[in-house]
Amino acid sequence: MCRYIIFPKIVIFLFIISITKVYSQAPMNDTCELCNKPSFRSLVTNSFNKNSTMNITSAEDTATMLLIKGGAFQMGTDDPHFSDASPIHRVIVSDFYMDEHEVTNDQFEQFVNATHYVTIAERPLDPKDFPNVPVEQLKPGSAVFTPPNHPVDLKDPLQWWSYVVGANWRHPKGPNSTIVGHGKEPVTQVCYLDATAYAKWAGKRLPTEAEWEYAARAGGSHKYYWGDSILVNGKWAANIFQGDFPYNNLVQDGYVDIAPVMSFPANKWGIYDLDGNVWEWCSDYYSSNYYAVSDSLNPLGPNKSLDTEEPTAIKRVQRGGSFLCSDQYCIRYRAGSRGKGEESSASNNLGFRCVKDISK
Ligand SMILES: [Ca+2]
Ligand SMILES: [Ca+2]
Repeated sequence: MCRYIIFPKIVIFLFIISITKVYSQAPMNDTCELCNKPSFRSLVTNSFNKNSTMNITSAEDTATMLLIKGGAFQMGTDDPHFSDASPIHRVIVSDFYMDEHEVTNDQFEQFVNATHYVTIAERPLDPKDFPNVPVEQLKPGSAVFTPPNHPVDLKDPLQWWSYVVGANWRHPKGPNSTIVGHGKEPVTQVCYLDATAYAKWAGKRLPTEAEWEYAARAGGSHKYYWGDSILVNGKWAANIFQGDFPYNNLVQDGYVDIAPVMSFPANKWGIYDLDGNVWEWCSDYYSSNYYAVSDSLNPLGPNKSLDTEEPTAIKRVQRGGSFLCSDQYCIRYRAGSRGKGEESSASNNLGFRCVKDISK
Protein backbone atom coordinates (compact mmCIF):
# COMPACT_ATOMS: atom_id res chain seq x y z
CA MET A 1 0.00 0.00 0.00
CA CYS A 2 1.55 3.19 -1.12
CA ARG A 3 1.73 6.12 1.19
CA TYR A 4 3.14 9.10 -0.58
CA ILE A 5 5.96 10.80 1.15
CA ILE A 6 8.72 13.28 0.74
CA PHE A 7 11.79 12.99 2.83
CA PRO A 8 13.67 15.88 4.30
CA LYS A 9 14.40 14.96 7.90
CA ILE A 10 10.94 13.65 8.55
CA VAL A 11 8.38 11.78 6.54
CA ILE A 12 5.42 13.86 5.48
CA PHE A 13 2.45 12.34 3.81
CA LEU A 14 0.95 13.65 0.66
CA PHE A 15 -1.85 14.69 2.94
CA ILE A 16 0.31 17.56 4.01
CA ILE A 17 0.80 18.66 0.47
CA SER A 18 -2.91 18.41 -0.10
CA ILE A 19 -3.86 20.55 2.83
CA THR A 20 -1.21 23.03 1.89
CA LYS A 21 -2.96 23.69 -1.34
CA VAL A 22 -6.42 23.55 0.11
CA TYR A 23 -5.58 25.95 2.88
CA SER A 24 -3.40 28.25 0.84
CA GLN A 25 -6.50 29.22 -1.06
CA ALA A 26 -8.10 30.44 2.12
CA PRO A 27 -8.00 34.15 2.86
CA MET A 28 -6.93 35.66 6.10
CA ASN A 29 -10.35 37.21 6.37
CA ASP A 30 -13.51 36.61 4.47
CA THR A 31 -16.59 38.77 4.55
CA CYS A 32 -18.25 37.22 1.50
CA GLU A 33 -21.97 36.83 1.88
CA LEU A 34 -22.74 35.15 -1.41
CA CYS A 35 -24.18 32.12 0.33
CA ASN A 36 -27.03 34.32 1.46
CA LYS A 37 -28.29 35.25 -1.97
CA PRO A 38 -32.10 34.96 -1.98
CA SER A 39 -32.13 33.09 -5.28
CA PHE A 40 -29.95 30.45 -3.74
CA ARG A 41 -32.09 30.06 -0.69
CA SER A 42 -35.34 29.97 -2.57
CA LEU A 43 -34.19 27.12 -4.73
CA VAL A 44 -33.64 24.77 -1.84
CA THR A 45 -36.27 22.12 -1.56
CA ASN A 46 -36.73 20.49 1.79
CA SER A 47 -38.89 17.45 1.75
CA PHE A 48 -37.80 16.45 5.22
CA ASN A 49 -40.58 15.49 7.54
CA LYS A 50 -39.40 15.46 11.12
CA ASN A 51 -42.09 13.02 12.12
CA SER A 52 -40.65 10.51 9.72
CA THR A 53 -37.35 10.32 11.59
CA MET A 54 -36.71 6.93 13.12
CA ASN A 55 -33.79 5.40 14.88
CA ILE A 56 -32.26 2.15 13.84
CA THR A 57 -29.34 0.17 15.17
CA SER A 58 -26.93 -1.39 12.74
CA ALA A 59 -26.38 -5.10 12.85
CA GLU A 60 -22.68 -4.69 13.52
CA ASP A 61 -21.99 -1.44 15.26
CA THR A 62 -23.89 0.42 17.92
CA ALA A 63 -24.42 3.66 16.10
CA THR A 64 -27.78 5.30 16.14
CA MET A 65 -28.76 6.20 12.61
CA LEU A 66 -31.35 8.71 11.55
CA LEU A 67 -33.53 8.53 8.51
CA ILE A 68 -32.75 11.38 6.16
CA LYS A 69 -35.67 11.88 3.86
CA GLY A 70 -34.46 12.55 0.36
CA GLY A 71 -35.12 15.64 -1.66
CA ALA A 72 -33.59 18.26 -3.89
CA PHE A 73 -31.16 20.96 -2.92
CA GLN A 74 -28.67 23.38 -4.37
CA MET A 75 -25.21 21.87 -3.89
CA GLY A 76 -21.96 23.78 -3.70
CA THR A 77 -21.19 27.42 -3.26
CA ASP A 78 -20.29 30.33 -5.47
CA ASP A 79 -17.98 31.78 -2.85
CA PRO A 80 -14.94 32.66 -4.99
CA HIS A 81 -12.64 31.19 -2.36
CA PHE A 82 -13.93 27.74 -3.20
CA SER A 83 -13.44 27.37 -6.93
CA ASP A 84 -13.84 23.60 -6.75
CA ALA A 85 -17.29 23.94 -5.17
CA SER A 86 -18.91 25.71 -8.10
CA PRO A 87 -21.10 25.92 -10.01
CA ILE A 88 -23.98 25.56 -7.62
CA HIS A 89 -26.11 22.84 -9.10
CA ARG A 90 -29.38 21.13 -8.31
CA VAL A 91 -29.02 17.67 -6.83
CA ILE A 92 -31.58 15.13 -5.74
CA VAL A 93 -30.76 12.47 -3.18
CA SER A 94 -32.87 9.51 -2.17
CA ASP A 95 -33.75 8.54 1.38
CA PHE A 96 -30.88 7.14 3.42
CA TYR A 97 -29.85 6.52 7.01
CA MET A 98 -26.94 8.44 8.49
CA ASP A 99 -24.98 7.91 11.70
CA GLU A 100 -26.00 10.61 14.11
CA HIS A 101 -22.37 11.24 15.04
CA GLU A 102 -18.83 10.58 13.83
CA VAL A 103 -17.55 7.03 14.37
CA THR A 104 -15.97 6.94 17.82
CA ASN A 105 -12.88 5.29 19.24
CA ASP A 106 -15.13 2.86 21.11
CA GLN A 107 -16.87 1.88 17.91
CA PHE A 108 -13.66 1.51 15.94
CA GLU A 109 -12.17 -0.61 18.72
CA GLN A 110 -15.19 -2.89 18.49
CA PHE A 111 -14.48 -3.28 14.78
CA VAL A 112 -10.79 -4.00 15.31
CA ASN A 113 -11.51 -6.50 18.07
CA ALA A 114 -13.94 -8.32 15.82
CA THR A 115 -11.84 -8.35 12.67
CA HIS A 116 -8.21 -7.82 13.80
CA TYR A 117 -8.02 -5.17 11.14
CA VAL A 118 -4.72 -3.26 11.01
CA THR A 119 -4.99 0.33 9.84
CA ILE A 120 -2.73 1.67 7.15
CA ALA A 121 -0.88 3.91 9.62
CA GLU A 122 0.05 0.83 11.64
CA ARG A 123 1.38 -1.18 8.71
CA PRO A 124 5.06 -1.37 7.80
CA LEU A 125 6.20 0.86 4.99
CA ASP A 126 7.28 -1.02 1.90
CA PRO A 127 10.82 -0.04 0.84
CA LYS A 128 9.73 -0.48 -2.78
CA ASP A 129 7.45 2.50 -2.35
CA PHE A 130 10.23 4.63 -0.94
CA PRO A 131 13.38 3.75 -2.84
CA ASN A 132 15.25 6.86 -1.76
CA VAL A 133 14.58 6.46 1.92
CA PRO A 134 16.91 4.54 4.21
CA VAL A 135 15.16 1.38 5.40
CA GLU A 136 15.80 2.20 9.04
CA GLN A 137 13.72 5.34 8.65
CA LEU A 138 10.71 3.53 7.22
CA LYS A 139 8.66 3.35 10.38
CA PRO A 140 4.86 3.40 10.56
CA GLY A 141 3.30 6.61 11.72
CA SER A 142 1.05 9.42 10.67
CA ALA A 143 0.54 13.16 10.52
CA VAL A 144 -0.01 14.94 13.84
CA PHE A 145 -0.88 18.54 14.57
CA THR A 146 2.09 19.89 16.50
CA PRO A 147 1.46 23.58 17.03
CA PRO A 148 4.32 25.99 17.69
CA ASN A 149 4.14 28.48 20.54
CA HIS A 150 4.81 31.48 18.35
CA PRO A 151 3.50 33.02 15.12
CA VAL A 152 4.54 31.26 11.94
CA ASP A 153 4.13 31.65 8.20
CA LEU A 154 0.60 30.41 7.48
CA LYS A 155 1.69 29.35 4.02
CA ASP A 156 3.86 26.62 5.48
CA PRO A 157 1.81 23.83 7.13
CA LEU A 158 4.99 22.02 8.05
CA GLN A 159 5.23 24.58 10.82
CA TRP A 160 2.40 22.76 12.59
CA TRP A 161 2.17 19.31 11.00
CA SER A 162 4.70 16.58 11.71
CA TYR A 163 5.05 12.96 10.75
CA VAL A 164 5.11 11.17 14.10
CA VAL A 165 6.39 7.61 14.22
CA GLY A 166 3.94 5.47 16.13
CA ALA A 167 0.96 7.74 15.60
CA ASN A 168 -2.13 5.72 14.78
CA TRP A 169 -5.76 5.44 15.84
CA ARG A 170 -4.85 4.00 19.26
CA HIS A 171 -2.21 6.69 19.73
CA PRO A 172 -3.53 9.66 17.75
CA LYS A 173 -0.73 12.05 18.70
CA GLY A 174 2.04 9.49 18.90
CA PRO A 175 3.21 6.68 21.18
CA ASN A 176 2.74 8.72 24.36
CA SER A 177 -0.90 9.47 23.59
CA THR A 178 -3.82 7.14 24.07
CA ILE A 179 -7.49 6.74 23.38
CA VAL A 180 -8.04 5.26 26.83
CA GLY A 181 -10.57 7.52 28.47
CA HIS A 182 -11.47 9.04 25.09
CA GLY A 183 -13.84 6.40 23.84
CA LYS A 184 -16.57 8.86 22.96
CA GLU A 185 -14.30 10.98 20.81
CA PRO A 186 -14.23 10.42 17.06
CA VAL A 187 -11.64 7.98 15.84
CA THR A 188 -8.84 9.63 13.89
CA GLN A 189 -5.71 8.53 12.06
CA VAL A 190 -7.93 6.52 9.75
CA CYS A 191 -7.45 6.84 6.02
CA TYR A 192 -10.11 6.33 3.38
CA LEU A 193 -9.21 2.66 3.05
CA ASP A 194 -9.59 2.14 6.80
CA ALA A 195 -12.93 3.94 6.84
CA THR A 196 -14.32 1.82 4.02
CA ALA A 197 -13.16 -1.35 5.79
CA TYR A 198 -15.09 -0.31 8.89
CA ALA A 199 -18.16 0.58 6.87
CA LYS A 200 -18.14 -2.77 5.10
CA TRP A 201 -17.92 -4.58 8.43
CA ALA A 202 -20.78 -2.52 9.82
CA GLY A 203 -22.98 -3.29 6.83
CA LYS A 204 -22.91 0.34 5.81
CA ARG A 205 -20.99 2.61 3.46
CA LEU A 206 -19.43 6.03 3.45
CA PRO A 207 -21.73 8.89 2.46
CA THR A 208 -21.54 10.37 -0.97
CA GLU A 209 -20.49 13.97 -1.00
CA ALA A 210 -24.01 14.92 -2.03
CA GLU A 211 -25.57 12.99 0.84
CA TRP A 212 -23.16 14.57 3.29
CA GLU A 213 -23.91 18.12 2.14
CA TYR A 214 -27.64 17.48 1.96
CA ALA A 215 -27.66 16.28 5.56
CA ALA A 216 -25.39 19.10 6.69
CA ARG A 217 -27.58 21.77 5.13
CA ALA A 218 -30.67 20.22 6.70
CA GLY A 219 -32.88 22.22 4.41
CA GLY A 220 -31.05 25.50 4.91
CA SER A 221 -28.93 27.64 2.64
CA HIS A 222 -26.69 29.75 4.80
CA LYS A 223 -23.11 30.89 5.04
CA TYR A 224 -22.57 28.34 7.78
CA TYR A 225 -24.47 25.11 7.98
CA TRP A 226 -26.11 26.31 11.16
CA GLY A 227 -27.03 29.79 9.94
CA ASP A 228 -25.61 33.07 8.83
CA SER A 229 -23.78 34.06 12.00
CA ILE A 230 -20.69 32.39 13.34
CA LEU A 231 -22.30 32.24 16.80
CA VAL A 232 -25.71 30.92 17.69
CA ASN A 233 -27.22 32.70 20.67
CA GLY A 234 -23.72 33.75 21.64
CA LYS A 235 -22.34 30.23 21.58
CA TRP A 236 -20.12 28.36 19.14
CA ALA A 237 -22.10 25.90 17.07
CA ALA A 238 -19.22 23.61 16.13
CA ASN A 239 -15.79 22.66 17.34
CA ILE A 240 -13.38 24.78 15.34
CA PHE A 241 -10.39 26.98 16.26
CA GLN A 242 -10.57 30.41 17.85
CA GLY A 243 -7.60 32.68 18.30
CA ASP A 244 -4.36 33.07 16.42
CA PHE A 245 -3.72 29.98 14.34
CA PRO A 246 -1.85 27.80 15.04
CA TYR A 247 -0.08 28.94 18.18
CA ASN A 248 -2.70 30.66 20.34
CA ASN A 249 -5.90 28.67 20.73
CA LEU A 250 -8.37 30.68 22.80
CA VAL A 251 -10.61 27.64 23.20
CA GLN A 252 -13.75 29.77 23.25
CA ASP A 253 -15.79 26.74 22.23
CA GLY A 254 -14.45 24.74 25.17
CA TYR A 255 -12.26 22.29 23.24
CA VAL A 256 -8.61 22.74 22.44
CA ASP A 257 -8.70 19.81 20.07
CA ILE A 258 -11.20 16.99 19.55
CA ALA A 259 -14.47 17.04 21.46
CA PRO A 260 -16.50 13.98 22.42
CA VAL A 261 -19.19 13.43 19.81
CA MET A 262 -22.48 15.22 20.46
CA SER A 263 -20.82 17.95 22.53
CA PHE A 264 -22.37 20.58 20.27
CA PRO A 265 -26.03 20.94 19.29
CA ALA A 266 -27.44 18.71 16.59
CA ASN A 267 -28.56 20.30 13.36
CA LYS A 268 -32.23 20.64 12.44
CA TRP A 269 -32.33 17.03 11.29
CA GLY A 270 -30.78 15.64 14.45
CA ILE A 271 -27.25 15.00 13.13
CA TYR A 272 -24.26 16.01 15.24
CA ASP A 273 -20.87 17.45 14.38
CA LEU A 274 -21.10 17.22 10.62
CA ASP A 275 -19.30 20.53 10.66
CA GLY A 276 -16.09 20.78 12.64
CA ASN A 277 -14.54 18.40 15.16
CA VAL A 278 -13.00 16.08 12.55
CA TRP A 279 -13.02 16.06 8.77
CA GLU A 280 -15.11 13.24 7.37
CA TRP A 281 -14.32 10.97 4.44
CA CYS A 282 -16.86 10.71 1.65
CA SER A 283 -16.99 7.97 -0.95
CA ASP A 284 -16.51 10.17 -4.02
CA TYR A 285 -13.28 10.49 -5.89
CA TYR A 286 -12.17 14.09 -5.74
CA SER A 287 -12.20 16.09 -8.93
CA SER A 288 -11.78 19.84 -8.81
CA ASN A 289 -14.14 20.41 -11.75
CA TYR A 290 -16.75 17.72 -11.10
CA TYR A 291 -19.57 20.10 -10.23
CA ALA A 292 -19.69 21.30 -13.83
CA VAL A 293 -20.63 17.82 -15.04
CA SER A 294 -22.23 16.23 -12.00
CA ASP A 295 -25.23 13.98 -12.31
CA SER A 296 -28.29 15.49 -10.72
CA LEU A 297 -29.79 12.31 -9.26
CA ASN A 298 -27.78 10.64 -6.50
CA PRO A 299 -24.39 11.69 -7.88
CA LEU A 300 -21.56 9.34 -6.99
CA GLY A 301 -18.71 11.57 -8.03
CA PRO A 302 -16.38 11.17 -10.99
CA ASN A 303 -15.17 7.73 -12.03
CA LYS A 304 -11.60 8.65 -11.21
CA SER A 305 -9.69 11.12 -9.15
CA LEU A 306 -8.42 14.26 -10.78
CA ASP A 307 -6.84 16.95 -8.70
CA THR A 308 -5.28 19.22 -11.26
CA GLU A 309 -2.79 20.39 -8.67
CA GLU A 310 -1.61 16.83 -8.04
CA PRO A 311 -2.86 14.65 -10.89
CA THR A 312 -0.94 11.53 -9.85
CA ALA A 313 -2.51 11.31 -6.41
CA ILE A 314 -5.70 9.32 -5.91
CA LYS A 315 -7.87 11.49 -3.74
CA ARG A 316 -11.26 11.26 -2.13
CA VAL A 317 -13.53 14.00 -0.93
CA GLN A 318 -13.49 15.08 2.70
CA ARG A 319 -16.11 17.32 4.22
CA GLY A 320 -16.84 19.57 7.17
CA GLY A 321 -13.52 20.85 8.41
CA SER A 322 -12.11 20.14 11.84
CA PHE A 323 -11.15 21.59 15.19
CA LEU A 324 -8.33 23.32 13.32
CA CYS A 325 -10.53 25.42 11.06
CA SER A 326 -10.77 29.14 11.61
CA ASP A 327 -11.30 32.27 9.59
CA GLN A 328 -7.59 33.00 9.93
CA TYR A 329 -6.64 29.84 8.13
CA CYS A 330 -8.88 27.05 6.90
CA ILE A 331 -12.37 28.31 6.14
CA ARG A 332 -13.53 25.06 4.61
CA TYR A 333 -15.98 24.43 7.40
CA ARG A 334 -18.31 26.87 5.63
CA ALA A 335 -21.38 25.61 3.84
CA GLY A 336 -20.72 24.08 0.46
CA SER A 337 -16.94 24.01 0.68
CA ARG A 338 -14.96 20.86 -0.05
CA GLY A 339 -11.87 19.11 1.19
CA LYS A 340 -9.75 16.37 -0.30
CA GLY A 341 -7.20 13.82 0.72
CA GLU A 342 -5.10 11.01 -0.65
CA GLU A 343 -6.70 7.63 0.00
CA SER A 344 -4.05 6.14 2.24
CA SER A 345 -3.20 9.21 4.29
CA ALA A 346 -4.52 10.02 7.73
CA SER A 347 -4.12 12.62 10.43
CA ASN A 348 -5.37 13.39 13.92
CA ASN A 349 -8.10 15.71 12.67
CA LEU A 350 -9.66 13.31 10.16
CA GLY A 351 -12.37 10.72 10.77
CA PHE A 352 -15.63 9.57 9.21
CA ARG A 353 -19.21 8.51 9.70
CA CYS A 354 -21.33 5.98 7.85
CA VAL A 355 -24.63 5.88 6.01
CA LYS A 356 -26.89 3.06 4.97
CA ASP A 357 -29.33 2.54 2.16
CA ILE A 358 -32.99 2.10 2.80
CA SER A 359 -33.95 -1.54 2.47
CA LYS A 360 -36.19 -2.06 -0.51
CA1 LIG B 1 -12.17 24.19 19.49
CA1 LIG C 1 -17.24 16.51 11.51
